[in-house]
Amino acid sequence: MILSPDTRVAVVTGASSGIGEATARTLAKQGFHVVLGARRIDRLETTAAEIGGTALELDVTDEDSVDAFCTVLPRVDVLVNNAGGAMGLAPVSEADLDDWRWMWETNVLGTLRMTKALLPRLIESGDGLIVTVTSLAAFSVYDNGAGYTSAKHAEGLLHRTLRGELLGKPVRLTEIAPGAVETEFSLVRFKGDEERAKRVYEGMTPLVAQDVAEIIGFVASRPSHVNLDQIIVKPRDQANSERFHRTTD
Ligand code: NJP
Repeated sequence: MILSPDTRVAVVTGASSGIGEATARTLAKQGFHVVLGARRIDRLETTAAEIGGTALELDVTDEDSVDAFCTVLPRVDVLVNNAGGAMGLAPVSEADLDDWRWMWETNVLGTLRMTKALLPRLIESGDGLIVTVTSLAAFSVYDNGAGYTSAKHAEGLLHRTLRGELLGKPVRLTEIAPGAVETEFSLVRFKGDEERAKRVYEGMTPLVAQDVAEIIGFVASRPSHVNLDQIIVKPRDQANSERFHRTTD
């Protein structure tokens, strides 16, 4: 990857769909060279070609994949830790250990791996920014959601801890905690069950990926002394993780 020395580089994980893809497009419009990472490389390549970015295969649960991805980056100014999601919806008494492992590996350890690998270069940039996309689930609990809420709480705590540890270093930290956003999130959670995924957004107006991407774009375009610490964003139709206004109710 050969770039002019003054080109700022933004890395977006989970850029093959939803919030990550929309964020890649928004940051490219703001002048960043965007490096898009995810497992579905074909999708990344399509978007990268459209926005003049770079597509690189990345599995945040795999140490070797993270190493290979990070090694080729010439510099890093912005890291968007977005790869993640939920798998399943079950009470603790019926918890599927593999689903929990997936959520912890992807949301928590994935964010840890990427952040740890890229921190030196973010500091070196002289004006680094780490955006971590957590969730309302990082602030509350709901029935049948402990696998996801515990993973998002842990991801949030990892991110928030850095705010103190990096004090005095030129790196800003922003946590974005969205409510319901209509992406592939529910399709993944319900393991490809399209009908069930659709019902999550029925009778309400959810956020769309672009809504969140624009907020990340705003964060990334503030002057370097301004740190937006946490942003919680929900649809108007959502009060909390469990209460929605639905026309179908
Ligand atoms: O979901 P989706 P969102 N290594 O499924 C990638 C949080 N959030 O955009 O690898 C690398 O469209 C996957 O790519 P691929 C949520 O927890 C959402 O809504 O090709 N990448 C895809 O690009 C998550 O942290 C809602 O399958 C991996 C992306 O992650 C973030 O928002 C609410 C990966 C997921 O895109 C973006 O999710 C909320 C891996 N091992 C928080 N595994 C919501 N949508 O309602 C997955 O509170 N990815």
